Amino acid sequence: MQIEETVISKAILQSYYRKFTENLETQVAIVGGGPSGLTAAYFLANNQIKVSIFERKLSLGGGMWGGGMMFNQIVVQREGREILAGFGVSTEEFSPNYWVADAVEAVSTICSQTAKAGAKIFNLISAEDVTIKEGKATGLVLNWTAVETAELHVDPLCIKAQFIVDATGHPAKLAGVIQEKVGLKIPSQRIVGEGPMWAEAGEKAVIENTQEVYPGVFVAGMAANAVFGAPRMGPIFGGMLLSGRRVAELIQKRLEDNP
Ligand code: 48F
Repeated sequence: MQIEETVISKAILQSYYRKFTENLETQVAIVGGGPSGLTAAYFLANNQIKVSIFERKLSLGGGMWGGGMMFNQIVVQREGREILAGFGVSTEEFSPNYWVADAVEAVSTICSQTAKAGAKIFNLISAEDVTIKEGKATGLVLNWTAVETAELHVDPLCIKAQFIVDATGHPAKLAGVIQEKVGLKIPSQRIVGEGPMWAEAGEKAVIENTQEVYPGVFVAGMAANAVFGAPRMGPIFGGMLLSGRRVAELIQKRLEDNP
């Protein structure tokens, strides 16, 4: 059987073009493929909601791969463990309410389940901005991360989304852009910035902070704590998974109320 290089190229180009074109308009666009963004996409896709993730790096998983200080084990509490179990990630009880999982198994399994649930994943693409029309965010402004890294003067492309999730972790990138350009619609009007490490308080706060910060834009995961000035929590990941599930529930409700 002959293998022709140009057929391989054509297969890649045409299938990618189709995938991107089919997702130029989506229900939910998630920026950041760390644990919170992936979990949000998984729950949305499982409920037949059209969802895409845009991740700036080559690999998804964000801060999960390296566990704590490169010891690649992660810790979750009971509620987080239930979500990991739902993905099919094995966990081991370390002591009451502390469960450990292999970070590599956790990331790879969550990625696989999220893709299989139907979420469309675009890596190597950065969201640099949002489109805003009449006081509501309507989509994302995207470019190749390589363009951004090389500081090339190349204009972006845009996609349209009913809802956007800023799951960019500590930098809260999209919330920052919105703050600069039009202001956030939250009581402080500004990103407060994450507080010092306090695992218990950070894990609790991240669920409450998972909310809409501008019409059409939600924050989830560490971005939510950064926006509202809540503590960081380090290598306990239950809060990230719970925040991802929470943002999926909030958006699903909004889509049902206003299809
Ligand atoms: O940082 P990250 O893992 O965020 P998270 O889901 O989880 C936080 C934890 O990893 C940990 C913690 C608590 O356990 O403190 O840090 O909140 O994943 C964020 C992802 O967003 C990508 C980034 O590469 C990472 O994979 N990202 C950041 N900015 C952009 C982006 C951008 N502008 N466009 C696309 N992706």
